[in-house]
Amino acid sequence: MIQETHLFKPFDKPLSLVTDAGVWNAPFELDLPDETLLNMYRDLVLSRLLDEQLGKLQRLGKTSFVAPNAGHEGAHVGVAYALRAGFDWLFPYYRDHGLVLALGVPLREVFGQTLATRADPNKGRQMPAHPGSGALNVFTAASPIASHLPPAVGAALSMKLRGTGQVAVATFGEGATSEGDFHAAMNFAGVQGAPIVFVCENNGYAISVALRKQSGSETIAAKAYAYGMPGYTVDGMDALACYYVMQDAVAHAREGRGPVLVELLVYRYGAHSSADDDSAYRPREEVAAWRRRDPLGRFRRFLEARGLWEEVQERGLRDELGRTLSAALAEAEAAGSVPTEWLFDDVYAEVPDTLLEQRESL
Ligand SMILES: Cc1ncc(C[n+]2csc(CCOP(=O)(O)OP(=O)(O)O)c2C)c(N)n1
Ligand SMILES: [Mg+2]
Repeated sequence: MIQETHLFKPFDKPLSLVTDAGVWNAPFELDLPDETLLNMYRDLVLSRLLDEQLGKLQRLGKTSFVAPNAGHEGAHVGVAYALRAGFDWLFPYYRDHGLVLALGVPLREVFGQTLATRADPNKGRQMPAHPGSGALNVFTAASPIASHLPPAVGAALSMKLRGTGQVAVATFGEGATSEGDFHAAMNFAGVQGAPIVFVCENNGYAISVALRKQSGSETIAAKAYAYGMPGYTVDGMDALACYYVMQDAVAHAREGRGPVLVELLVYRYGAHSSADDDSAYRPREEVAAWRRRDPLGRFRRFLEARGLWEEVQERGLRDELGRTLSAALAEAEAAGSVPTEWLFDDVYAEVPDTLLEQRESL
């Protein structure tokens, strides 16, 4: 386990534990079993393949909207593996398919949510890219930026008051830090010592708006200090750095030492969403430079250097995951579209006359 003294000091360079060449370069011994490392890699690749599949579904007209995840996978896997799935609570945002998958949300449900079929436990009532899971304590992603952060702190505070030992983790983009809700949530968490880890997936842009037009802070992590909590900046393309810092941050919150802000420096390779053309505001060389730092490539080189991975396994894994994705998609489609009448369910305990009338006319 990483010790807090090893953690990056806020204004140094971002913490990285594995070099781009895949060499373990940490001031402590790696203490993860090979099996866990292989599972992490599997989740990285699955997330990338899911992203490609979702993009195709959008182009086929099967879903109206996608929010590309590629480039965020290292952060996603690092965060997911630091949580106790189904015990802790996750408050994700729309760019977190890889995160919810690595936490254990079934692919069938992710596709069901994307396509609004009966395979969606949320009954098709959210726009695509808004996963959630009651079974796994995943709060359904909300569209208004940062609006999930105050409820996440409320949930964390209730965990503290009830002494459950749980932790809340809330993820968001750096654009979300321009919202009042972010500051209200950070302030309240700091005052109350709520067991929450705020995780900023800093990809440098809020749609077309670059970070420098959003914040005068040197780092997002620096904002933690104003609210009385530690803040760390991590190389988000390094899944293991994300994991170890998150593990410490979660332990800090769980031990009753209050909230933490973790900034993971990532990049989205694709456009903001299927409704965006990023070539209008991002130089192609910038995208290419970040792609060379790909979290999958780095993790693969790391496994290869440890004698855990070869080309033949790579091909086998990609074949197997391709089949898994196709089967889950087929299952989600076969479940059939959600009936429109479901719109009226579960809103009121007793359905008011006005809604009854609308349901009748539908
Ligand atoms: C309150 C609010 N304002 C504006 C929007 C429109 N909007 C959707 S995503 C987005 C950018 C958010 O950027 P960031 O938080 O950095 O996350 P990223 O998409 O980069 O992962 C904006 C402005 C919104 N959904 N909610
Ligand atoms: Mg962003």
